[in-house]
Amino acid sequence: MNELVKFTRQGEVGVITIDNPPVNALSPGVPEGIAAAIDAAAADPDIRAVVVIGAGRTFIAGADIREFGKITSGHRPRLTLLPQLLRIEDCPKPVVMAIHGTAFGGGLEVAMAGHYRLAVPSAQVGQPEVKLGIIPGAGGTQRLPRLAGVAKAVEMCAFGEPVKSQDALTAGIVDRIIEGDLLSGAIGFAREVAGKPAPKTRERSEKLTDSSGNAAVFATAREQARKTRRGQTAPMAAIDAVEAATKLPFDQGCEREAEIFRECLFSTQSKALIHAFFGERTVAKIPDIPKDTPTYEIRRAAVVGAGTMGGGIAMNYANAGIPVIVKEAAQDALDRGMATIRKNYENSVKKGRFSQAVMDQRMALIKPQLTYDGFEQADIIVEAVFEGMALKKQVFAEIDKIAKPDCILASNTSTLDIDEIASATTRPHLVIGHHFFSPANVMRLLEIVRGKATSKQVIATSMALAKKLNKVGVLAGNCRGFIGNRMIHCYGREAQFLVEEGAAVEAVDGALYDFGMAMGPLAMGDLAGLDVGWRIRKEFKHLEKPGVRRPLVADLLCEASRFGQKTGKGWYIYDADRKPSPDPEVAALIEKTAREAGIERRNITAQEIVERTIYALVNEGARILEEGIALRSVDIDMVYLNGYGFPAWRGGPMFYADTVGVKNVLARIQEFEKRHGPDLWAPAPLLKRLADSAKTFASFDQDKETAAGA
Ligand code: T1G
Repeated sequence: MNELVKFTRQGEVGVITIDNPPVNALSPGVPEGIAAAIDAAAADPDIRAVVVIGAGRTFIAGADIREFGKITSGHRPRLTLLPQLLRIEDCPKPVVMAIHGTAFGGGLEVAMAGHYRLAVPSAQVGQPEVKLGIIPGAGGTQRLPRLAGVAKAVEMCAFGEPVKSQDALTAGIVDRIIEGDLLSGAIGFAREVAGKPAPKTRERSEKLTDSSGNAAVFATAREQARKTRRGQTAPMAAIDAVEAATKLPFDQGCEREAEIFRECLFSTQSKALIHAFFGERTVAKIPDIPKDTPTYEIRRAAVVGAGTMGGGIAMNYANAGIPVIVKEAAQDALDRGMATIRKNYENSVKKGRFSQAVMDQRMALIKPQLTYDGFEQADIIVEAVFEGMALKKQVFAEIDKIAKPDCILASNTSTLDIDEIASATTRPHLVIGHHFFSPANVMRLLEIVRGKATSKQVIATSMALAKKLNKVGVLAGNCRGFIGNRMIHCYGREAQFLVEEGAAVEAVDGALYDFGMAMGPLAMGDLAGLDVGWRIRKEFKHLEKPGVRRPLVADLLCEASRFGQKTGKGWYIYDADRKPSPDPEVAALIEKTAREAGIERRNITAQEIVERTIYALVNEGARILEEGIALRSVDIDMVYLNGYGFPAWRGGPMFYADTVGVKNVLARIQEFEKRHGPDLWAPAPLLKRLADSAKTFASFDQDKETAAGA
């Protein structure tokens, strides 16, 4: 035992308590401590049974993910949990695993090495390793099918979703649900089984049979993984590992699992997904905002505007159990907004995401109205009106007069100057940008835009609120387009240039879809509405630098009222089910426009399409980083993974640049600069400095953290 694992006695029952906050990860010392405690219990003649339980808020939540980088960089030997788990399973006295919180990954694997598993009603079990680009590496793919059957094991290992304790009981993973105090219940259960033969999971093969049925299970799972985990390697690898359990004896099955685990652990995809896992948590840490900065309590909210964004924002508050007023200027707009909210909830109920009762509770928290009544009680008011500065300033002036003194005033603006908006109020220190991403009730990103006067308390409150709303909150400085939209402007510009230079619309979208983007840039424009960008271009026309090449076709499409899906025509033509098809009219318009503009047309490879668009993101991201608009490169990555459909298994644009090699990215950008001019492609100074010093964006973040810590 050690300070991480304690061994105590409750009469004839030995109790092993894992105490490694915050989530009882299997950090170095924990597996060893458990094994030593098991040995002690086995050797103690007064002990007739053992209970293993987690201190704090959860059972073991998995291996210590922070250790993986040390393994792949050779600073730590490979994961060696298997032998320790066998010592649990071979303990001559029954070992009862008592689960609360989340028994995930190695946590579930430890639990399955036990002879029995008990869980409180709120507990969850799972093998989420594929979300980190790996697979269970301590026998999970071999024991889980023995307890839960092949189909359940494949589903859990290949798709990584958690299973509630009642479902785990039904599946055979858990033996009993313990109401009331877990430890007492577990000790009582241990006394019941003391002295009886303890079932070893590895010897239970009754659920592994029916190889013909298994074949269908694996085929279906592989098909589903191809569809829903496009481009990812770990889900397929997990299916292979579970399949090995049905074909090989346990020990050989574990060897096969270990081989597959190792392949995955050393993959770029795994490094990218682990980057994403920690990145979601890193972005909540703001260097100049101490962790103990006081926050405002958000008990009541109000939203101005019930359009697509306002309605979605209101849903976020209702989903978090926060009552929210939604105000519109006219009854028909208000009714439309509420109808959309209702329809969204009805769809979720239909899909079984939650019950009708939950929907009714959430709807009851949303109060539609045409006046500002009740706004004076709100702790936060979110403005979500039309993207025009004049209207936003008018709304902020109005709510500033009504809101209580310490009410936060947040704008959902996607590009406009938050300081100018704040200037319309008497409380600039309480004004902040809360930029949600459409659909606001689905997309996890919340871009939190800091104004010059925004107080640290408001920022700290916003970061805490993001977590409460189940969003990934990323702090951005105040500039046109902040982080996400400033970069997407360059990405979209290059996509349109490529189309003018000879790439077919569907080829540009196809190349980026194959890269892993959820949707190609042109199809994305059709979805969002081409008129949105058109309006912004008109609003900022006075800022355009003369003589710099601009995309030509999107404006022509808008002038022809081809706004995208909502008008049935945009870059594509859409059928009644909004299924897109290339439109020969658009192809002809593009050719004509390019010819008239003297643009040379040529064959363009998918590789160039990806480089021109993704490196445009990287180059602008490097500028944003240098200007301090983004705190770290990982913040930019989290913006793109959670707001723009960038594939998490590529880590984000900046992480991707590191994997390609900053020097290689710079070389291609310098070629683009030669061909297309410095206005569009001058390399960002930071990018050049990193390339010249053989550094990476990751090292930039590390150096910044070290400097801040110094
Ligand atoms: N390793 C290291 N740190 C972890 C961790 C882990 N497994 N899980 C969480 N943390 C840190 C996290 O970074 C944060 O740190 C703090 O704990 C609180 O986390 C052998 C190989 C358990 C549901 O994938 O899903 O086992 O920011 O903010 O919202 O086959 O954490 O405070 O410094 O997320 O209450 C498999 C991952 C690993 C579980 C809790 N296990 N974790 O959520 O808190 S691979 C997982 C989670 C494995 C085996 C394989 C969640 C949670 P900081 P949090 P939360």
